[in-house]
Formats: sequence, structure tokens, C-alpha cells
Amino acid sequence: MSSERLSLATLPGLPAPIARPDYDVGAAGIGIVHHGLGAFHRAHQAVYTDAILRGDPHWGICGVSLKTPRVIAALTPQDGLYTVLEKSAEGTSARVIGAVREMLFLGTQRDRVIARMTDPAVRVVTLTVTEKGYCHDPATGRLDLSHPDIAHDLAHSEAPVSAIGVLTAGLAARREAASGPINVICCDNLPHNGRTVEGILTAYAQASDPALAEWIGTHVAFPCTMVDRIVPATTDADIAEAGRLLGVADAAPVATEPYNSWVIENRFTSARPPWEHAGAQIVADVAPFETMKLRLLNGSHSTLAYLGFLSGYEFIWQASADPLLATLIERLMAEEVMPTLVAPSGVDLRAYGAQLILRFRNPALPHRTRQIAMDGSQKLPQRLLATVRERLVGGGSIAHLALAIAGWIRYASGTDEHGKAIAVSDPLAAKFAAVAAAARGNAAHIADGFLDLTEVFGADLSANAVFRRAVSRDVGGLFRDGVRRTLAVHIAQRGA
Ligand code: CS2
Repeated sequence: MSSERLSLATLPGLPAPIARPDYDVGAAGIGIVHHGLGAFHRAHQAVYTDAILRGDPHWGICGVSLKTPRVIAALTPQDGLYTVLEKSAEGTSARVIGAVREMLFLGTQRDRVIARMTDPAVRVVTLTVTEKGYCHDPATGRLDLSHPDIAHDLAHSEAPVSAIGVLTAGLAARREAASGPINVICCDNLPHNGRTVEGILTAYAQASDPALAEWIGTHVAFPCTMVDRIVPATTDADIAEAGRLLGVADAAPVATEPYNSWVIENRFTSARPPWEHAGAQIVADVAPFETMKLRLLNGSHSTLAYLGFLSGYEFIWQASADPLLATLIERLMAEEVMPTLVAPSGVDLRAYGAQLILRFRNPALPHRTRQIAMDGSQKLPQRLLATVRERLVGGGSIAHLALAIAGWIRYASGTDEHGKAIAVSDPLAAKFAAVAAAARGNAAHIADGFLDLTEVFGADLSANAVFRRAVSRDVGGLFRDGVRRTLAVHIAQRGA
């Protein structure tokens, strides 16, 4: 591989098949501030934005990294350019993205982040800070005022560390500067993400500056979105492949699937990028899209992650090709999730479900079960528990859902079936460890301890006897018989 780096200088010399910006990258202005410069943003919103910059060059992105300057260090010598590798069984196609025009690390450039938010040319803030980045109570969606980062930021409003604190500081500065209204667009997998973030931000502002909360109410729009693209963490093999294809080195490519979808609620308070020209859908009501995606895709993904990991699978493509797990998620989707959904206009739910299985099986995407298993306490409510609630109201069966949730409890209890420790990564990991330690290997006590976590299950499900019984029975089965036998019995008992 050449020792030269991808950059504005080497861009014109890239091999012909490599797609690249069709606009003058150096001339693009900044119209968007994005918080959370991870792989997902760079493979999703930045790709849509890249495609509209030729027609509308003032929507370049200022990408803010909140926790680590790692991506910025890799992208700076590349003038912000990086490769998106679209990978499938048919092969890889590469496209260089130029939309990220400025990069700031919160840890050392907080003032510049805040100043950027006061720029009148900036009309949009997008967010991908993961579920836990919102410092909320996952069961209710409300701001957790006792969260250490929130407590810190309320006490030190001049030096915020949380996405919510930084965003609020930026909005306060924007109000001072009279720079006009702005759209805040959450692109994380939270339920009713626009409304949820509006509630969280407003609650935070109320606790710090009630007049600002009022200003936010009249000057900031929070459209809901459905975002959908599978983007595993970048691997060394991706970096090597990008270098091979480009003929110059790219230290921060992203690897993803060909599929890409973005549905955005038509609720803006200020100018916005014409993302619909790049294939995004702007609709009156995102809820049917979002509910479908969270419950079918993410619900199945988490099920495959927990039960797949326990079965010994490192990657989702392996877990989704396992006949027992494949049958489980097909039936979970068809029998328990789809009956709770209203099909979004133009979408056939069965076709969407069938396509999901193919997407999960993409052999070119090594998506780790462990990566998806992270932060289950923040993910389960919208992925599995909301479906359970609706099924219980209607008196429908929750057998597949219960097994998926039992898989999470078995995983989060911290040891695998060979007695090996699992590195459980979750904001509630210490609580899980305490539950597991107190239960001393007794499966019923483990199930009870987890089901008592109202911050995950809500007071209602925690107290629901039907739900508790179903999940406890499966936790018992997983501990007693192991995941493979439990799955086999589960499928056999329910007919083929
Ligand atoms: C995954 C999602 O990591 C996870 O929890 O379920 O990131 C998933 O790949 C995306 O939501 C797909 O759109």
C-alpha cells in the first residue's frame, strides 16, 4: 500500500471506479453541527449530505467528537475525507465522502463548538450519541437528573461534558447571539426520538435556566427520524481494503451494507438540507416507520446478539444462519411483533422482515454479537418491551419475546455457559453484577433481581405476573438446560 494518504491533494488521482464528491469540497460551507462523529454518522447522515452538496454547498458538516479525539486524529491529515465501503456477497464498492468539513473535539475545543452553534449559517444540529448518551431513564424516556454527567453539567454549565449539557450551552449562546431558530435532529434508536430529546433537553434547560426552556419551545424544532443502516465497528481488514482499493491510505474508513434508509418528520423551524434529493423521505408521521424498525430490526438484532453470543457465535451473520435462531426470529417477527404494527404506507411488513434476515446474513459484514449486546438496559425498552406491553394488553402470546429477554438476563448475569466471564458493557453493569452476586447462581433469584429493575422494565412490567412468569421460566431453562436445548425445546413445543 502506498504511504500516501487520502486527502484533497490525492483525491483527483484515485482510481476511476472510486466514487467521490461531485462538488468543490474545499468551497463547502458549514450548515450542520453533528454531535457524535462515529461510524454510524459517517456511513449514514454524512452520505445523504454528501449527495446534496453539489446543489446546495452550504450544508457541510462540523463533526464534534465528545469522548475521544481518535477519529479526528485520523481524519485531520485526510482533510476530513474518508471512504464508505459498501459490502455484500457480491463484493465491495467504495465511495469517498467529503461532507465533514470541520472537526472539533469537545475535550479541548469546547468554546469553538459553542461558537459554531451561534453561527447563523448553521440551521441544523444532528445527533448520534447512542442511547445512553441522552442520560435518560430508559423506561420512561425522561432526563435522569441524578446521572453523574448531568449533575456535573448543571453545576458547571461553563464546562459541560454530556451531549445534553453541550447542546443546551450551544442553544443558550445562540439565543444570546440572536442567530435564529434551529432544527435539532436526533438520529439515535430511541422511541419517538424527536419528542424524547425535546423532553430531555427542555427538562435540562428548566433545571438550569427556565427562560431558555421557553426559548427552546419557540425556536427549536425536534423532528422525529427513523434511521436504518447496519454499520459495524471498522476493522483492520476494512482499513487494508480501503487502502488497496484507493491506492492511498485511509485510516478511518467505514464499512456498511448497501441498504440505507432515512425517514424524517416534516417539522422544521428553519431552513434544512434537501436530503430528499438523496433518497431520504420527509413525511408527516414517522411513528409507523420507527416502530416497525425498532421492533423488527433492532428487536431481532438484540435477540440474535444475546442468544447468538450464548450459542458461541461471534458474528450476527453466523447467528442468523443458525436454523434454530433463524426460526426464532422469523416467528418472533411474524407471530408477536407484526401484529402490533401498522404498516407504513408503501411498506409490506412481511417483505421487510424477509429482507432483514438477508441483511443480517450479509457475510461481508463481521458485525459482532458482543457489539450489539452492549447497553441492553438502554435498548430493551423500545426493542422488545414496548411490544410486550402491547401484546399483554391484547392478551397475545409473548413466548418468543420472553425468551429473547431471558437471553439478555442470562447474558447480563455475567458468565457464559462454560463459566467464563462475559465483559458486560452497560451503564447498569454494576447493578447487574450485584444482582448476580446476591443470587449465588440461583436462576430464579437472578430472574427476580433483573425483573425488579424498574429503570428497564418500568413499574408496570416489573409488577406484571404474567410477564414475570414467562421470563423467569425461560431464564430457568437457559441456566438448567443451556441455550441450545432451550431453543430446540422452545421451537419444538410451538410446532414447526
Ligand atoms: C444495532 C443497531 O448496535 C445495535 O444495537 O442493533 O446499531 C443497528 O445495526 C442499526 O440500528 C441498523 O439500522
